[in-house]
Amino acid sequence: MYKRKLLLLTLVAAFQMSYAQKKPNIIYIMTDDHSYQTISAYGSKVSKLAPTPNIDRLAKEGILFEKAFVENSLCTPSRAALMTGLYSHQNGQKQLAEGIDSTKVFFSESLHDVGYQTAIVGKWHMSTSPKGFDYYNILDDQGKYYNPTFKSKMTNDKYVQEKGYATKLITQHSLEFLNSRDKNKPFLLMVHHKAPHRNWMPELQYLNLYENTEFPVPENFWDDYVGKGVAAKDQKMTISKDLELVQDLKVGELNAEAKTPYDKFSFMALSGELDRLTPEERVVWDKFYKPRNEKFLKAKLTGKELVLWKYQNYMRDYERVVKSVDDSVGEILDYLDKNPELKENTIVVYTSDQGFYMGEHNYFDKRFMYEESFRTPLLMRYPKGIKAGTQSQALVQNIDFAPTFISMAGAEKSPEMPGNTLEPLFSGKEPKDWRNSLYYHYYDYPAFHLVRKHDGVRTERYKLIHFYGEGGLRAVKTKFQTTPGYREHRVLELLKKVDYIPEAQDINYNELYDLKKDPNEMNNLYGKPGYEKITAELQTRLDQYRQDLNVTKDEY
Ligand code: SGN
Ligand code: CA
Repeated sequence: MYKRKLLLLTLVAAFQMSYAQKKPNIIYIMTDDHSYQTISAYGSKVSKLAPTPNIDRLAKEGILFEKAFVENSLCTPSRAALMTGLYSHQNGQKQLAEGIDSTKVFFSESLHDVGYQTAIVGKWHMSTSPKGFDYYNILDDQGKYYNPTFKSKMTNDKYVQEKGYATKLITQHSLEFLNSRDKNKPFLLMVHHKAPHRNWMPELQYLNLYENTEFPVPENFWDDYVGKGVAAKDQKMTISKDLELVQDLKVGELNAEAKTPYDKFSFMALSGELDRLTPEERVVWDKFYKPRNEKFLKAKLTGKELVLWKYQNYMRDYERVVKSVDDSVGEILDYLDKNPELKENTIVVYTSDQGFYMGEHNYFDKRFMYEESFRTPLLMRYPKGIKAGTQSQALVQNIDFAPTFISMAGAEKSPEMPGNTLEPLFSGKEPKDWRNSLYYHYYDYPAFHLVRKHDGVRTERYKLIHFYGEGGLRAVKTKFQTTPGYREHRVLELLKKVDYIPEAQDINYNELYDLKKDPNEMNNLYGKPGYEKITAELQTRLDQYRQDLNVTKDEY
């Protein structure tokens, strides 16, 4: 009798264990500022010249989302939306330095509660410590490319410098977690890269890569912003004027000429980064950049030629940095592929915290609701649940990640979360009741790159953007008064660096684009005859979002 009971108990335990085992493992890989235009699976002309074969494996063996977007195209807001499944105004992280409401549940906590072993490696970049993680090994703030500092329980929660290149170290720590994990539990591993964030410092082995490649210039590279409002014109993120020869393009030889506060800042920024290299690394670095810079300085380029030199060299460094990311994805996939059972039951997600401009509208950076930064790459492989080579055209957004992982893990989703699990899209078919529009809201003005506040709505075909808010000095004052924890000296310091316009106007205007006829968003149709009906429809939708989501009036 006793023996039988023991056998039964053992069987029950074994069943429970195998059931627990069946919960999918999740590897979520997120880069910082990686544009879909530079992933070859998305098929752009640029990406064909600098292919990403390993990221492409995810599309070949899984699903590629053509229409994935963020709700606020900036680092910490995007990360806060990821962790909470909430829009910025709901989770508190509306701006880069404005802290998240840490009382909100992070999806890592929900997964932990249902038995997941949880880990995060790399860039965290939020004011709260990682919540809901058994293991963390994170970079300091934005993180550094060379010999960065990490903190973990092993370093007693203090940042300690490591030797090596950030992308490689993050991969190595991720694999360490995979090797030492508790094999009786399902796991969540978040691999958060620093790359390819500004100032795009390549790994030494790739310095020479693409040196003879001429990247095609985007069709709307020479945008003169005619027909667009002041926001598109008055930002500080053009390749022509704002991409720095010193900090961004590594022409350190120009340091001596640093005259304006911004020049000086650019000089400090580059030398700060280069001082991190070991003398041996510095030799290899200089061996590449010095002759290139000498040639550039000798050529004394001006006008369009200079702008095109900047574009080509921006693209080259960015693509080199992406190459290391692609290697990292390959290593993680290879690790899984060695163990068919693990491969089968693990969903691997690749995305970025937002998209990025690769010269479209002459921009670099992000923030705007114009397509290239609003949209973000999203690819997934999950042999058990996704057929190889699937594509989805459904409108998805970063508020969908938390509901997806919570649902896959069998955890409880908070009713406050506005997003949906992406599982019904894994078949490649779009359910009839799937959303047919998206809400977007950018808040961080005045700040770096001086992009004005705006919110808007995007449907399959159209986009309505509403630019609003105080300008210049008034906006600075309001920012201090209304942003808890915002440090005044930080904003002022920052504004001195950029060519800030204290008398910038208050604004309140709209732009409308037909993405089917005008995918490059060059033709603002707002107020043009013939578009009254679609404008009214989009306006109604936008108002509905604001009302349903409780976006307060001072926020638009
Ligand atoms: C830094 C960069 C900006 C960038 C922000 C936000 N300047 O301030 O170009 O927009 O980060 O980036 S730098 O001179 O420090 O490189 S984000 O990825 O955190 O949103
Ligand atoms: Ca980012």
